[in-house]
Amino acid sequence: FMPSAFVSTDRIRSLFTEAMSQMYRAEVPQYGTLIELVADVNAEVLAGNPELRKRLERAGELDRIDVERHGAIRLGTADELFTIRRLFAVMGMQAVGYYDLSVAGVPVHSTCFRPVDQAALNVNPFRVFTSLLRLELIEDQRLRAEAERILAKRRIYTPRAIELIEHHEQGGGLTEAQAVEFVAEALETFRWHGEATVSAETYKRLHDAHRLIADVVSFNGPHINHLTPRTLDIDGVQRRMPERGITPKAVIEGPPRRDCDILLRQTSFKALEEPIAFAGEADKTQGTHTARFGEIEQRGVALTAKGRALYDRLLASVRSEVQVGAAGAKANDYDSELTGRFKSLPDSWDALRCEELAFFHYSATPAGIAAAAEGKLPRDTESLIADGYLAFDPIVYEDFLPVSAAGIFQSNLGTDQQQNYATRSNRAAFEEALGVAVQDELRLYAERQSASLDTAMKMLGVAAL
Ligand code: OOG
Ligand code: NI
Repeated sequence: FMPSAFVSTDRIRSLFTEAMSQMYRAEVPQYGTLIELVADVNAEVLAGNPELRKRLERAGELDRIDVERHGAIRLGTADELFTIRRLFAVMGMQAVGYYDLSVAGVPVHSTCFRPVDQAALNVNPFRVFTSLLRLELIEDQRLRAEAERILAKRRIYTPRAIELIEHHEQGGGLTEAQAVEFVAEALETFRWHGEATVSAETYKRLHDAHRLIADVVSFNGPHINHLTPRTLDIDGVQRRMPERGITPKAVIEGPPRRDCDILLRQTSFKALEEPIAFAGEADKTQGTHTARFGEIEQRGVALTAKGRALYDRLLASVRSEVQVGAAGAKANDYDSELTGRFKSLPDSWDALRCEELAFFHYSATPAGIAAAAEGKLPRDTESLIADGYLAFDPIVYEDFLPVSAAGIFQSNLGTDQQQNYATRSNRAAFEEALGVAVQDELRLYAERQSASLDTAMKMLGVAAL
């Protein structure tokens, strides 16, 4: 037993991200086309904006631009969720945040598995939006019981993957050879299955209850349903998708385009109709299933509770004013209404910071350190900033947005299926299945901000206030 022989969880996550990307490109060729478009647009943006290029280079982000930032899966049982937590832990990913999507007519609740500390996020921020089906929302008792029986029979993890997870838990890590084996085994869970485990007739009944229920219950695993690279110009990619034969969803989810990006903007292409074979019949009947798509994202600064409340209020006011139709009607009205209403959310880093709307990383500047040595520094943060001794940079939002996620779900399930479940969210049940409480994302950002301020103030020799 030699701890030093263990590879880092960051390395395992990077191996996994790369393997997943290759698998998904092979499975969904249109996703490969999207990746090419994103790479072209990113290159154009960088060529036209040397300043941005330098900033990304300084941050060590330039060669990782086109690497995937997130993916998503939908699980069927509490046990599956419990084990996925242990699987993601091998890759240094923890459950952050609780998202209730039942309010938007999607019968799931979700969390985000992601790296938590700054160093790990810098190496590879890959995260997985992980949903658990809420079978209690199926009204038909018999159908619910049948879905439960079907799900209880499947095993979505390979025996070897489980062994390696236990190995990691007991020994504290994996060697390089074990890591490579683990990634190959883990990948099996996320693979597409062209063969349904149910008959065409059962599939139809599940599908009629909700398309998402058919997607989760009918297969032998929670196929990865999309991957999402980062773009430097989401409006550009959205506009140009049709040039490459890709149909984008009607509107970009999240905040409008601004000088100072906030939170998360995302858009996707419509899910593909793919051939599947049903089980049960003598000669396997053929059908199609619609689940898999591609998405892009652009991230901005994390908002404080106060900033987030303002964001939620503005977004709700836009959505109650303009409802985008199933075929994209009123998409332009929506975009201009969004831009207009968001004018009341300040669009400068300084205002966002002064009004405590967003989180920032503080650092001592070289001038500040030089002045500190001569002992002539002001004592309060605002003066230190005004004099150029203390710098602040936006902390990137690493999580998801429930309204946006619902929009992505709905676009890929067909907007005809808007139904609202008369139910309360059930965070306690989710956490019980998960086996731990999810972490509070606002607390994580607040801790990073205050730790950075403490360090900067120490360097300047000024006690943090
Ligand atoms: C997940 C949809 C949510 C996002 O980026 O908000 C999502 C799903 O369709 O399973 O991925
Ligand atoms: Ni997504």
